[in-house]
Amino acid sequence: MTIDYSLYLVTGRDLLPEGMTYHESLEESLRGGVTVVQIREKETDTLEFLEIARESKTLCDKYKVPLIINDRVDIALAVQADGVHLGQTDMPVHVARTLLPPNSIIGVSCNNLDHVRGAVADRVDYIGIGAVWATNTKNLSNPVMGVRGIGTLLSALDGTDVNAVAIGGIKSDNLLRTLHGSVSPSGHKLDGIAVVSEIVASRDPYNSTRTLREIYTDFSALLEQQGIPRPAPTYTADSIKAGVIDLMRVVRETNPLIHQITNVVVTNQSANATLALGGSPIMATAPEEMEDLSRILGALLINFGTVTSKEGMMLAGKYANREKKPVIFDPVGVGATQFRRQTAAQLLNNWQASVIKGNAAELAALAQSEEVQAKGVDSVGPGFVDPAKFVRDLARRERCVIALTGQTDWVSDGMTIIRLDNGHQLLGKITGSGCVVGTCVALFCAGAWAQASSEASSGKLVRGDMLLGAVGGILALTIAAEVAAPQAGVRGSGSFLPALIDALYNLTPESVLERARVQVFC
Ligand code: 3NM
Ligand code: MG
Repeated sequence: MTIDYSLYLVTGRDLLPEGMTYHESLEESLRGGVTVVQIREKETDTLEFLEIARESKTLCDKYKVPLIINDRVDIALAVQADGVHLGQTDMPVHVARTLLPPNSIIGVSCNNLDHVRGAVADRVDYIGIGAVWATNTKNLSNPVMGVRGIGTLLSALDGTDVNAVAIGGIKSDNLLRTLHGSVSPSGHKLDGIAVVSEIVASRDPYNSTRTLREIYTDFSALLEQQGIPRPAPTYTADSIKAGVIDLMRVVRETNPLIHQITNVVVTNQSANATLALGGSPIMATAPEEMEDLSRILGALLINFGTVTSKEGMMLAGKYANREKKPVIFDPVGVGATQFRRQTAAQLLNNWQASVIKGNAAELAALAQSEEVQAKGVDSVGPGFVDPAKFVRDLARRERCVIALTGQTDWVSDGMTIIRLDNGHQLLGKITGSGCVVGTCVALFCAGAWAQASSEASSGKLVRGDMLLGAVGGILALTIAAEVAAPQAGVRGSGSFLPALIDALYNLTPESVLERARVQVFC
């Protein structure tokens, strides 16, 4: 029997909202599109369990959805369920198999690599891996493993036909990240996700189910289109510099369209910087034009220094993802207000950023770290104790390139860590220099996109080398600042700004090679 594991409902009667019957909730979730149902009753007497299982069987049959019984092989036999789900302390798989009819589905809960290897040796049909996120639904005996942990366990399924679902704390607002993150380095992905409370505790289980389905379907389409990330190439400081110079050339030759949804403070500066480096700016914000733009843009920059069109930001990223175009996210001042924190979470749950760029306070807020404090949109204090580890870990968590800007800049894709030490103190005296870094990053990422053949990048979520793009953008602006500041006409921050645009316009490969201070850590 083949099962569609994509949206696996595990029941939990104690979580039903007041006034909602078990029957009603289950039927609504079946109508909404759950693809398999497991009856999980931990404290129920046999007679009551049997009645619940019978009722569930009738409903599942009506919707042609397979029914699995947790733990109790006898109940599964009594109601002719499609299979059983066994915990690590339940009946051993080989015993259950001798009792159940042939072709019964057997699934096992796995919390670590030994469990997975055991399940593979037992030739189970599927495993449930958890807990991916924290949950109140079950008392966990193992630590929460996060998406990276899921990915690690999935590696052990390579070459087998054992299916896998993730479980634990999966909600509509973390599902996209759960799916994107739960991929092994070898490219093994989940066959589905299992949820209890997101559906069972819902007052509207039909729509809760629909929402999960939609996110799952959107992601699967994206994954099919964009493939699965593969290990990154190895870099040296010299290869980075050579790569950046090459991207500079590509940008000037291809004149990419940089779509920027940015804030009112820096719009003009960002557009001028784009032109100076050889790109074409378009500063469009209307939701209605996002789909058309996604086809022609070279990169998308979303900067929410002033959140003017959330709807536009949502759609722009979604369409850019669909086109495999770079999405650069600059969550300006994200820690400053609850509204910004929520908006950032919503955006990141909606689309996958290729590069997230921010100062220490902004990235700390994104990572929910208390290490760095903010004053408005600026960060205060000495910064992270270990910025290299911070950017690497955040890159792993967000599965994209993280660029931490400041006096020293740190960039990581989760594997390689790059330290950059260019810049000039006058950059801190003009408004929006951080935002213009975002623009430059978008330009170089557009260059990387243009340079990569679609064939060579079929394994990536976005076409092109986004790590190099991020480094290139930062180097362009910080080196231009070094060139501009000592110019004769520069008397302060006011005259520095036009000199900076001039320096971007006149930036040469030689000055980049000569000045770039790049260190690579792996
Ligand atoms: N098993 P919710 S976590 C039943 O880690 C179960 O093996 C888990 O419920 C495991 O979707 C879990 O409400 C509870 O977080 C999942
Ligand atoms: Mg059990």
